[in-house]
Amino acid sequence: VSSIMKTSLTFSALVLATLYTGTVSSSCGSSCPSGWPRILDSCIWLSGDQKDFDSAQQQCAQLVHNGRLFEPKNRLQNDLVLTLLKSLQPINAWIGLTDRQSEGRFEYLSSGKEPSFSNWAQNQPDDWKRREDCVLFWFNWSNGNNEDDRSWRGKWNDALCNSKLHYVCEQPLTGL
Ligand code: MBG
Ligand code: CA
Ligand code: CA
Repeated sequence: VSSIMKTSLTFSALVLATLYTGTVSSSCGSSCPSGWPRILDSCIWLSGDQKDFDSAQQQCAQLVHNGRLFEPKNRLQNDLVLTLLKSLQPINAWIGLTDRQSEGRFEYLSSGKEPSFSNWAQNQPDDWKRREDCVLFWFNWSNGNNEDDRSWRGKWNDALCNSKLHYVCEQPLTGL
């Protein structure tokens, strides 16, 4: 067998192996990890456990390549993710927004940029006791007395970053 034949066979095997394992498409970043449903340009995951804000961000980063707390970038994406969360378990969960760098200026955790929209619950953010710098999708009041008013459900609230809550991770497929 000539060496050019060998080279050509090796090349064919490589192409076939690549096609077979799907390496080409996944390395283009167009698919989501299993259990991370795709919403627009992100793969989304709701934690089963509860962590403080910083530990939650670390966990998101550990779970998947480029993982981070979910950073809502517009209302449509925010609302689609909310719909998913409501279908899973409507529960308080951290997202990647904070004003701990500069009180009252909420920014994305990964970039420090300010969102171009907001979705605060009524009377939020209130930096309660001047101690609240981290943002959650708000579904439950701590005292459980929230049956009568549902308007704030799923909207943003600022809370103590040390609180242990569920958290929403995101693997962005584009824009990195
Ligand atoms: C709580 C919020 C808290 C703070 C407080 C003010 C009953 O909800 O979780 O963040 O805003 O209200 O009273
Ligand atoms: Ca604050
Ligand atoms: Ca608050």
